[in-house]
Amino acid sequence: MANVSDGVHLRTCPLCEAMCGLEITVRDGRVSGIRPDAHDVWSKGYICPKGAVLGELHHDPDRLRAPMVREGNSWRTVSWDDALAEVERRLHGVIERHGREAVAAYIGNPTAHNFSLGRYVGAFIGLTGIRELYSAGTVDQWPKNLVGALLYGGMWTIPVPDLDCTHHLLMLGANPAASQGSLLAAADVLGRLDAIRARGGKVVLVDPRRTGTAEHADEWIPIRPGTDAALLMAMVHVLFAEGLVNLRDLRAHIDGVETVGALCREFSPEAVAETCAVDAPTIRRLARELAAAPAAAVYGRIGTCTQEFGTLTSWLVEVLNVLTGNLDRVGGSMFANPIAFSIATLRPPDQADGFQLHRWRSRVRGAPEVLGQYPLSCMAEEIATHGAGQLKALITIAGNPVISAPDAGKLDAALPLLECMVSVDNYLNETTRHAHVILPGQSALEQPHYDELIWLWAVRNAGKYSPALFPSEPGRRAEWEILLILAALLNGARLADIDVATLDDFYCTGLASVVAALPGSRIAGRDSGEIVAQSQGRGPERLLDFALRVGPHGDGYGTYPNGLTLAALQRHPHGIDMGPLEPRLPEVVQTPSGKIDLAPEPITRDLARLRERLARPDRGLLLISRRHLRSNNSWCHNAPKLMRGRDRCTLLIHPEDAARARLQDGDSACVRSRAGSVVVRAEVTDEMMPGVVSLPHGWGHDRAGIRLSVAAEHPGVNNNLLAPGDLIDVPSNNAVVNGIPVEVSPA
Ligand SMILES: Nc1nc2c(c(=O)[nH]1)N[C@H]1C(S)=C(S)[C@@H](COP(=O)(O)OP(=O)(O)OC[C@H]3O[C@@H](n4cnc5c(=O)[nH]c(N)nc54)[C@H](O)[C@@H]3O)O[C@H]1N2
Ligand SMILES: Nc1nc2c(c(=O)[nH]1)N[C@H]1C(S)=C(S)[C@@H](COP(=O)(O)OP(=O)(O)OC[C@H]3O[C@@H](n4cnc5c(=O)[nH]c(N)nc54)[C@H](O)[C@@H]3O)O[C@H]1N2
Ligand code: SF4
Ligand SMILES: [Mo]
Repeated sequence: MANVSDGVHLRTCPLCEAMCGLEITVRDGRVSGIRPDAHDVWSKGYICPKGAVLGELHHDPDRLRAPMVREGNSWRTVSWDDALAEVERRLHGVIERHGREAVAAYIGNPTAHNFSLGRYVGAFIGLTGIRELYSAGTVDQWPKNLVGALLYGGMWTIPVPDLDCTHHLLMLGANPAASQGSLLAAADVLGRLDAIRARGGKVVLVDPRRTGTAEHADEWIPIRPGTDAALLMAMVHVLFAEGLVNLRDLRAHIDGVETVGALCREFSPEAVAETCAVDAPTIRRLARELAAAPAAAVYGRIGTCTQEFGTLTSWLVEVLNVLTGNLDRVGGSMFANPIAFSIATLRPPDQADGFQLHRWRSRVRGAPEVLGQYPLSCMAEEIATHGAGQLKALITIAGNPVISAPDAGKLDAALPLLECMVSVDNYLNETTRHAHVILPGQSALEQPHYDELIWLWAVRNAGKYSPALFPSEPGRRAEWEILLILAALLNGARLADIDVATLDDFYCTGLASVVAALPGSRIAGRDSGEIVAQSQGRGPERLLDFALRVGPHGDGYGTYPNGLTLAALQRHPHGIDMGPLEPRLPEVVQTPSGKIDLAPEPITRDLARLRERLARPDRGLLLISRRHLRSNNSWCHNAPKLMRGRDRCTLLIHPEDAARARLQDGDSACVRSRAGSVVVRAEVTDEMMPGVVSLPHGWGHDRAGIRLSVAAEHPGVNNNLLAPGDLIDVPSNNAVVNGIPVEVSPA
């Protein structure tokens, strides 16, 4: 295959939401260099160190290229036919012995960044109707999904701060200096923060840690972990108390403003100051500055979601944007209008009349489902607890829950109990080492790329398509095919009878008929068979062609002759840009009333818990998580270039706390919670607020049996060994991995 693709190739980096355009040089069939694409309409020459290692990841000798089957502790590389036959044997065995309810799936983060998986994970869920569904979502943004569902009527209806036009940004629990933005797609977020300040605006950061992002803010406000909801509620209190509520054009679109006004009365700045460790005058000033800004946006991310009050905080971010008239306003918090339609904007078929919560409960702890999922921490106990309904089979799709799930030690111990574990994954790692069969996907450079979800929260309405750069080995299955096969097997089909093309046509036609039935659709009333027959390619390419053609600039399959198609987009290798965000209400609101429900009861009833929190005294240390620019959750530590430099997996601790714990910089520290303990090097720094310590997330490559030769040399520790599985944000089921009580002592 050498030389097939020699030359310079343009490509979008799939590793994070910044979606940077890259120029990849291939020589003798290998990546010889990666540079930013200065002409990319979206990223304009921005890149981070991770984008430059896509070649290392592609050529990584540890990356799996062929399916593997485990026998005891040894792995055998097998053909696709043999691997799928083994999946059929084990999966059907479990279904025969224990029923389909004994099968669960876990969906991990790269699914959202992968061309095939992103488009077909919905097919997998929809075609199987699988009830035992777990995902990285409940360790991440489930509060945002719940707030979107209840306020706006869509799980993925999540507004984004209009970075390029705002004059005031209040940012909580986000560190784009490391993450590059999350539920906020923009290349060079830090440059955009600098631009806000350069045009006379203000950036305020609320975070227990003085992060790299703080260097690009006017003001850093340290806050006690898990108390943002109290701070924001007190700001709402000030807006009402001082007559600063100004709904502007939103009034006609909102229900529940008076309810919020009544609910905030008890949460005065004085009532919350001690708990938040932010003084009352500062809280008043924050509220006044927000209200006074010509255009402002409040934005909260993972530190505000994966904490004790993830839902209340995420809700209050929206409430503040609404009450200051900044929702759906240029320079405020706006809804993107992606050029390609996303199925994520469709209301799930089982939630047609407004979102219903708590429709079923988990077997062991009785956790109610929220948006179709239990807390991820339930998975271990559902596998390990004997009795009817016990989980016996698990399919993991691009996920590493042994690192990313709370109570990680419990999950690591439970997975060997499964009678069938199948992992769709590119590595033999901490999780997949427990699988019976691993089905590897293609590398990022072996498949086309176009982000589906991410453009839903992009700061501009743009888009770009990357064709596959390297051909796959002959006979390789694409991940979308794997998902369709797994779905059919789960539905009881025999392998010999599965016809992927037919399943794909069925899925695509079904989607076309749903879109044809949407009011205002560009293909309203058209025949779905005719639409699918006119679409380009198959699999994810065909779905992308469809999404572009029914999107806001699409050709509507002939109705708008100069409109967008995949072929038209391909003529713009640096992408196309349809401009900045524009106000979109009321078209984005899908609640039964057609109005934004600002005070949904499933959220506001959680204020009782916040009230109790204010009465709870604070003592001891709290642990929070962090990210690093050169890590990507748990799975890029095998790229040598990203691992250069000093050890990143350290415990950050304030000098006063270090002195109290008798620790000096560089000492080995023992960090203990009620879930477990780890030993890690202490890094004494005043970038932490006193009382708070930080460990990075995504480490712990010290497990036996993994095949990650570079990562295993820098194992670090798994901070989820410390996260108790019963700590959850009650309304959303989201895990609490920030604000964990810990004790620190010399090791
Ligand atoms: N304590 C703590 N825990 C956390 C967090 C935290 O901040 N602190 N963050 C949480 C968040 S936000 C998230 S998103 C989760 C992440 O949780 P996960 O999604 O479970 O973990 P990742 O580390 O992203 O694992 C990705 C897996 O996908 C595989 N993979 C990578 N690319 C591909 C591909 O293209 N195809 C396939 N098939 N597989 C692929 C990798 O080998 C790896 O096994 O962790 C959560 N857990
Ligand atoms: N380089 C890199 N980029 C990534 C990832 C990665 O692992 N590495 N992961 C990707 C993923 S899956 C996600 S979800 C995003 C996440 O993107 P971000 O949300 O920007 O995540 P972090 O960089 O972890 O920043 C979270 C911040 O929250 C703070 N924090 C912790 N607890 C609290 C609290 O109680 N209140 C407040 N106000 N702040 C708190 C932490 O100190 C930290 O600075 O990043 C994505 N991008
Ligand atoms: S910021 Fe880095 S990881 Fe993210 S898309 Fe750009 S190059 Fe890739
Ligand atoms: Mo995430």
